Amino acid sequence: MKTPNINDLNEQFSFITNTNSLIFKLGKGGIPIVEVQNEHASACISLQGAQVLSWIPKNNEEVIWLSEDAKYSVGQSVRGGIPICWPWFGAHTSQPSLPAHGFARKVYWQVLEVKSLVSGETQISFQLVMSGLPEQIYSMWPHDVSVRYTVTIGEILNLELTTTNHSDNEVLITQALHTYFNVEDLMKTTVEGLHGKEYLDKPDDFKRKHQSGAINFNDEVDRIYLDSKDDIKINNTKRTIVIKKQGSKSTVVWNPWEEVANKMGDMGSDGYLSMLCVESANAADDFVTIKKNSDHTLNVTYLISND
Ligand code: TA6
Repeated sequence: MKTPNINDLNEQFSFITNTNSLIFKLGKGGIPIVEVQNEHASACISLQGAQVLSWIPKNNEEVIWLSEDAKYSVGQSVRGGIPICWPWFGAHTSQPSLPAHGFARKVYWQVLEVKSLVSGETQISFQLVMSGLPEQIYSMWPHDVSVRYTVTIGEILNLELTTTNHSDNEVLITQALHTYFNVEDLMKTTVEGLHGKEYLDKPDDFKRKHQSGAINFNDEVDRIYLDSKDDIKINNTKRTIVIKKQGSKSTVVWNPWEEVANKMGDMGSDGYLSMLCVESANAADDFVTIKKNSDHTLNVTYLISND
């Protein structure tokens, strides 16, 4: 795929003021990134996959985990950040040879619009149009569909993923914002908000199980919580990350633990102890049906509480 030209992007969208800036640069592996700074936060987003790589709210530490051994190459999702799994989550249900988690995280997204909001936040919108993708990608999922992804960077991070079906037939998707959170000490971290929910346990052959209480981490966890729309809290030693979502019926909680992490080869040394994925998703039974000429929005906000 053609690499977006950073000079053109800067000419069209970049700005620098005393408190706000937005600049496109060539990141690692020659992949364009956009760096944002405002009075509330700073962030970095890769144009490949529109993958948020960093979000640091003012007076806070980095919220997003990025592996020290992440590999940066065209067509490869980076280990960490916020990969967008779309138009399917996990393995493709009927064609297992297709890439896991779809292709949206592996291709360049087009920058549509940039805004400096009166609140002091910065908003940037990206788009993916199926018909504009290379034939080998379009043929994996040949539907007349487009996706818009708007990231609002402030004290709160807001992510909005809208899938629009322009065709005359309904389409089915599964999806996730596969966010890797930085946690100071995984073994002292708990996830609240999923008590009483059913989940599919991937390491145990996707058996259906029942969650009781908060989730603790002392082994591999790879679960799809079904019908879970409530707020989630990641309680860490120093802070709590609060996740609020709309248009998302499932929540995926993942930590590979030592053995799986070592096999992956890009998790960094003991990286699994400082990361946790809590993904706002529509996965497995919770697939989304988008009727002809209509759309679906997955909206997620993250905010930090230091209490
Ligand atoms: O969301 C959890 C999961 O599906 C895990 O099963 C694990 O494999 C992970 O995503 C990472 O997938 P990736 O394709 O990025 O290696």
